[in-house]
Amino acid sequence: SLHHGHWTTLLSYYTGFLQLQAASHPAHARFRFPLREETPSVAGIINPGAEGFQKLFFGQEEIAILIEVACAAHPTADVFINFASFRSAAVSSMAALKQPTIRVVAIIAEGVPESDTKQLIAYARSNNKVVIGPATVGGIQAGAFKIGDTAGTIDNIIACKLYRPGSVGFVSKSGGMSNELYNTIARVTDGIYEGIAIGGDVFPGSTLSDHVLRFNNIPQVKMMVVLGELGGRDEYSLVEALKQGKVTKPVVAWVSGTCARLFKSEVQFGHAGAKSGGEMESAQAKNQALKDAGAVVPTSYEAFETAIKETFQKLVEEGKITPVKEIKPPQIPEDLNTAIKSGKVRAPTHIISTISDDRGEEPCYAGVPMSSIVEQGYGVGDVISLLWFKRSLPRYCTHFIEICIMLCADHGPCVSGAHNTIVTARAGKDLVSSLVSGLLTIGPRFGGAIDDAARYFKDAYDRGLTPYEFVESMKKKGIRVPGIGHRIKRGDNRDKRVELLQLFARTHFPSVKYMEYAVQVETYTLSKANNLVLNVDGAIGSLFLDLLAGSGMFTKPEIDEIVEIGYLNGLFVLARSIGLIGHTFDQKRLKQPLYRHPWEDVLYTK
Ligand code: Q5B
Repeated sequence: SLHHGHWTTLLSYYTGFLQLQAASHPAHARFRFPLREETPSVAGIINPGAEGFQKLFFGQEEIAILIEVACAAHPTADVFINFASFRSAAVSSMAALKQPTIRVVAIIAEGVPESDTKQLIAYARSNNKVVIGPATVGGIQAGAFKIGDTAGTIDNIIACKLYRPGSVGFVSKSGGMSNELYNTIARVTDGIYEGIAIGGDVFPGSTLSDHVLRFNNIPQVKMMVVLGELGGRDEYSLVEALKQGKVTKPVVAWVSGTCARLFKSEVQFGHAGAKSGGEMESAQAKNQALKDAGAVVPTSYEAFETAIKETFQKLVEEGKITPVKEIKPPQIPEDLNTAIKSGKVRAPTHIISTISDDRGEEPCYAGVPMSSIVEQGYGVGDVISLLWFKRSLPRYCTHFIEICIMLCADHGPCVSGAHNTIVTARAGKDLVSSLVSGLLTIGPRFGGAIDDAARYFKDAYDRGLTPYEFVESMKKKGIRVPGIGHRIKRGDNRDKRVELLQLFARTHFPSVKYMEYAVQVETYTLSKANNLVLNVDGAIGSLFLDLLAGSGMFTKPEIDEIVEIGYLNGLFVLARSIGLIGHTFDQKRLKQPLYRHPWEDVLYTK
């Protein structure tokens, strides 16, 4: 029989239902804390298929092994709490029952086939073992041990005085109602000694009378509270036990479901076993039978509390109960997330984000929900305008962004970035490594001159420098004009991309003053050398200044900030990623071998 003491448990989570771990086994570990225990009561977790450790507030070892092995490793563990799903609970429960060290198996799953349950019960009875459940929320020995999610949160356990034993033995079919009764009993008595929810299945592993008879033999239990429910005949075995005088302590009982008579047809309540059958199975008949057998049965559920209170007080007056002395439970540290949710504490955030939010029903980019982005036909330029500039820009602006992306997506295999990507891919590296090796070449000389071009052109134009003054002042400082110059493009072989961008801007932008200034600079640099053309970086840098200044969507400080922070190289990085990924796939597709640069192409010199 179950007795008060230090129970040691093995928890089993068979196949897949891992969320139960998070929901359940911290509960076991946490329950020990208010009892001032130094070790958790959970000996191990049997979790086939899962490896590693689980973080808990009361650390314990996780073992992913067979039940036999776990039992052999923990011979003092005598209770097996089975969190397996209804599909696998029967097999693992039988395996546990067959272990000589296991005396109690609690099955949490609801929906275990009745034929399987009957076999488990038969085996348990013939081997003097106990099955609690299936479909049980568990049970609790106040101040000692807790099965499953019984009694809810640690706050509730404290509120219901379950951190120390009282004088009442309680048994219920319903788990939800057992939590309710823990509260009620705590209010009107000195508390629970032990509470069990036997589960709402038609064939529970242990019955109401099993537990009442057990309580009757526990000296610390002075009275019993029983909560049955309509359906089945379990309560009648208690009636028999009362009639036969096997129960010598007061029993306060109520069978819920009296409302079933108000329905015209048969009613099935939440539990498999809770359905109105014949008259004998009605709540009224069972309440009457219990009353006739000598139990204290109130006239309604509302009067249940008073009946419990009066029975307890009578026992106190008769000197049969000396109410237990209250002890102060230790302060339980509240989970931070719970405390924040309830508004009790506030904590500084470690990250601020202003561009997107995925907490609601659908993710939003700068406040625009995904569905609008799709339904309103947003393009990638619109998404960039939301995520980079935190606003919806006019269509000509987002179209311009898209043209930049398309025109800069690739410029052949010979440019620095593509070359690096190709060499990396041929060295057998993966996509991300190949892509990143190409991206890492983007910088002041290759593709990463857009921001500097915008900075210098803006500064020179805003200060009213002539192209001559600007270029010569840069020369004096020893700085190459960003956005000017190209390895293969010339005055007589202009970059088509630059021409296309300029054409688009001249057609759609309200003003192209920065671009015109860049063209004047180019006219001057071309007079110095034929390769000093306005390149694609210079074209995008100057035109983006026109977009920012001419769209009316940005304040002057915002424009200064965008130029200062340097958003615009991002356009090249984003665009060129498309081409670099393509080059990676191309090399893999062509099964190109490791690249080695030819000796003939290297000048070896002293
Ligand atoms: N000189 C781009 O140089 C390059 C001058 C200059 C004044 C200048 C050079 C440069 C600024 C950075 C820039 C973006 C390194 C380029 C891109 C994407 C790409 C790439 C692709 C794609 C080329 C010869 C003489 C020297 C220099 C003078 C050169 N640039 N003077 N301002 N900007 N530009 N980068 O041809 O008197 O002989 O000493 O740094 O805007 O990256 O397609 O490949 O899509 O992938 O190697 O388009 O212009 O010229 O270094 O031999 O110089 O010109 O001072 O004068 P080069 P160098 P001197 S677009």
